[in-house]
Amino acid sequence: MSIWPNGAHKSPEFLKLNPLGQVPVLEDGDVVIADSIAIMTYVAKKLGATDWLPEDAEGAAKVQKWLSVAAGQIAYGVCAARLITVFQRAVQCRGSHCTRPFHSCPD
Ligand SMILES: N[C@@H](CCC(=O)N[C@@H](CS)C(=O)NCC(=O)O)C(=O)O
Repeated sequence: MSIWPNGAHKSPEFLKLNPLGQVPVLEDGDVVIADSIAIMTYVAKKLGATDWLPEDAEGAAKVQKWLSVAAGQIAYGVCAARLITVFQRAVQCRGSHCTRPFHSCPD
Protein backbone atom coordinates (compact mmCIF):
# COMPACT_ATOMS: atom_id res chain seq x y z
CA MET A 1 0.00 0.00 0.00
CA SER A 2 1.27 3.47 -0.77
CA ILE A 3 0.81 6.35 1.65
CA TRP A 4 1.85 9.89 0.82
CA PRO A 5 1.14 11.26 -1.75
CA ASN A 6 -1.36 8.76 -3.12
CA GLY A 7 -3.28 8.62 0.12
CA ALA A 8 -4.41 5.00 0.04
CA HIS A 9 -4.29 5.09 3.85
CA LYS A 10 -7.26 7.52 3.75
CA SER A 11 -9.40 5.40 1.42
CA PRO A 12 -12.78 4.13 2.71
CA GLU A 13 -11.45 0.57 2.50
CA PHE A 14 -8.42 1.34 4.68
CA LEU A 15 -10.43 3.49 7.12
CA LYS A 16 -12.46 0.38 7.93
CA LEU A 17 -9.20 -1.15 9.21
CA ASN A 18 -8.00 1.97 11.02
CA PRO A 19 -10.38 4.96 11.32
CA LEU A 20 -7.33 7.11 12.13
CA GLY A 21 -6.08 6.54 8.58
CA GLN A 22 -2.58 5.63 9.72
CA VAL A 23 -0.15 2.80 9.12
CA PRO A 24 0.86 0.30 10.36
CA VAL A 25 -2.09 -2.09 10.51
CA LEU A 26 -1.73 -5.83 11.04
CA GLU A 27 -4.32 -8.30 9.75
CA ASP A 28 -4.04 -11.78 11.24
CA GLY A 29 -6.99 -13.75 9.97
CA ASP A 30 -10.08 -11.98 11.29
CA VAL A 31 -8.06 -9.96 13.79
CA VAL A 32 -7.17 -6.38 12.82
CA ILE A 33 -4.68 -4.48 14.97
CA ALA A 34 -3.72 -0.85 14.33
CA ASP A 35 -0.84 1.00 15.98
CA SER A 36 2.77 -0.13 16.15
CA ILE A 37 2.79 -0.67 19.92
CA ALA A 38 -0.49 -2.60 19.83
CA ILE A 39 0.92 -4.74 17.01
CA MET A 40 4.12 -5.49 18.95
CA THR A 41 2.07 -6.36 22.02
CA TYR A 42 -0.21 -8.62 19.98
CA VAL A 43 2.71 -10.44 18.37
CA ALA A 44 4.58 -10.86 21.67
CA LYS A 45 1.46 -12.22 23.40
CA LYS A 46 0.58 -14.46 20.49
CA LEU A 47 4.08 -15.95 20.41
CA GLY A 48 4.28 -16.15 24.20
CA ALA A 49 7.42 -14.04 24.08
CA THR A 50 7.64 -13.34 27.81
CA ASP A 51 11.30 -12.45 27.49
CA TRP A 52 10.15 -9.46 25.36
CA LEU A 53 6.91 -8.74 27.22
CA PRO A 54 7.13 -10.17 30.74
CA GLU A 55 4.06 -11.41 32.63
CA ASP A 56 5.21 -10.21 36.06
CA ALA A 57 4.11 -6.78 37.30
CA GLU A 58 7.54 -5.18 37.52
CA GLY A 59 8.81 -6.56 34.20
CA ALA A 60 5.62 -5.55 32.36
CA ALA A 61 5.75 -2.06 33.87
CA LYS A 62 9.36 -1.58 32.76
CA VAL A 63 8.44 -2.44 29.16
CA GLN A 64 5.36 -0.18 29.26
CA LYS A 65 7.50 2.68 30.55
CA TRP A 66 9.71 2.58 27.45
CA LEU A 67 6.74 2.13 25.11
CA SER A 68 5.30 5.30 26.67
CA VAL A 69 8.57 7.13 26.07
CA ALA A 70 8.49 5.99 22.44
CA ALA A 71 4.92 7.23 22.00
CA GLY A 72 5.56 10.43 23.95
CA GLN A 73 8.91 12.14 24.14
CA ILE A 74 10.41 10.36 21.12
CA ALA A 75 7.37 10.64 18.83
CA TYR A 76 6.85 14.30 19.71
CA GLY A 77 10.58 15.02 19.89
CA VAL A 78 13.04 13.58 17.42
CA CYS A 79 10.35 12.02 15.18
CA ALA A 80 8.47 15.32 14.89
CA ALA A 81 11.74 17.18 14.21
CA ARG A 82 12.55 14.66 11.46
CA LEU A 83 9.14 15.15 9.83
CA ILE A 84 9.61 18.91 9.82
CA THR A 85 13.22 18.99 8.63
CA VAL A 86 13.34 16.01 6.26
CA PHE A 87 9.81 16.03 4.87
CA GLN A 88 8.96 19.72 5.44
CA ARG A 89 5.73 18.53 7.03
CA ALA A 90 3.92 20.65 9.56
CA VAL A 91 3.24 18.64 12.68
CA GLN A 92 0.30 19.66 14.81
CA CYS A 93 0.63 20.43 18.48
CA ARG A 94 -0.53 17.68 20.84
CA GLY A 95 -3.21 19.85 22.42
CA SER A 96 -6.56 19.08 20.84
CA HIS A 97 -7.49 22.77 21.20
CA CYS A 98 -4.38 23.96 19.38
CA THR A 99 -4.16 24.28 15.61
CA ARG A 100 -0.65 25.69 15.49
CA PRO A 101 2.14 23.76 13.80
CA PHE A 102 4.10 21.79 16.41
CA HIS A 103 7.28 23.83 15.91
CA SER A 104 5.52 27.12 16.67
CA CYS A 105 3.55 25.92 19.70
CA PRO A 106 4.57 27.64 22.94
CA ASP A 107 3.47 24.68 25.11
N1 LIG B 1 0.75 5.76 17.14
C1 LIG B 1 0.79 5.24 15.80
C2 LIG B 1 1.28 6.33 14.87
C3 LIG B 1 1.21 5.87 13.44
C4 LIG B 1 1.67 6.95 12.49
O1 LIG B 1 1.95 8.10 12.86
N2 LIG B 1 1.75 6.55 11.21
C5 LIG B 1 2.14 7.48 10.18
C6 LIG B 1 3.27 6.91 9.35
S1 LIG B 1 4.67 6.55 10.35
C7 LIG B 1 0.98 7.69 9.25
O2 LIG B 1 0.29 6.77 8.89
N3 LIG B 1 0.76 8.94 8.86
C8 LIG B 1 -0.25 9.26 7.93
C9 LIG B 1 -1.26 10.23 8.47
O3 LIG B 1 -1.26 10.49 9.70
O4 LIG B 1 -2.02 10.74 7.65
C10 LIG B 1 1.69 4.02 15.74
O5 LIG B 1 2.64 3.94 16.52
O6 LIG B 1 1.42 3.14 14.92
